[in-house]
Amino acid sequence: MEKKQELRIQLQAGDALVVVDVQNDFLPGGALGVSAGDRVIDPLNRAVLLFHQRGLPIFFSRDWHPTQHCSFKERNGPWPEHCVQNTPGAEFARDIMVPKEAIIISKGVLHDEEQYSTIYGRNSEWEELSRILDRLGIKRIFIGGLATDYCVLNTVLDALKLGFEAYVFTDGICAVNVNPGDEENALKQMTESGGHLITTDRLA
Ligand code: VGL
Ligand code: ZN
Repeated sequence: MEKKQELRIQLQAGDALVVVDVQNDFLPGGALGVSAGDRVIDPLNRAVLLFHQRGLPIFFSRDWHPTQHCSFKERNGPWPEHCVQNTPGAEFARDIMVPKEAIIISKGVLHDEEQYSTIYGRNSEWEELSRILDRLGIKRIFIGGLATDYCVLNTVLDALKLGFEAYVFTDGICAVNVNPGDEENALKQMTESGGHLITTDRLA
């Protein structure tokens, strides 16, 4: 047995936190509720606090769809209507801490384009996250949120493709599991692509 949990990860300049889609519609009771999705909130709040205390960049992504988005069933997409811009379901979960310095990244905002990856989401100035990360000299990205098998997975894979190191909080993610095994599969894809699975209690 590796004693992984005992190894502390020292946060440093060049680190950034990306909290993926912790929005009402992805929580239990939401339009696309991930069962037990609320378990990510406490661990992610701890991570947010640490990054905030160290003055490191924190990004909050949000699924931010127009009405009649191409991913909705009404347009033969796979999902029920969810995270429609400016509706309560699209708001960040009440209990997640969103510091005022955090940068909000919106994705899936175009009518005809699905976007699972936060990396190609955009800030309020329409600048892509990938460019913001480069501009800020980010090397390591720490990722948690919803859902493991969609937006978290795609964010991690794209970050790795672009040459970032990616650390995924296993206690800060939760899967939709449309098919049994999706979660396991997603974790496998992340590690096989070079991502690191860690728990938030290893952050120092
Ligand atoms: C997501 C399904 C549809 C996600 C977004 O954030 O993982 N999943 N839209
Ligand atoms: Zn969506």
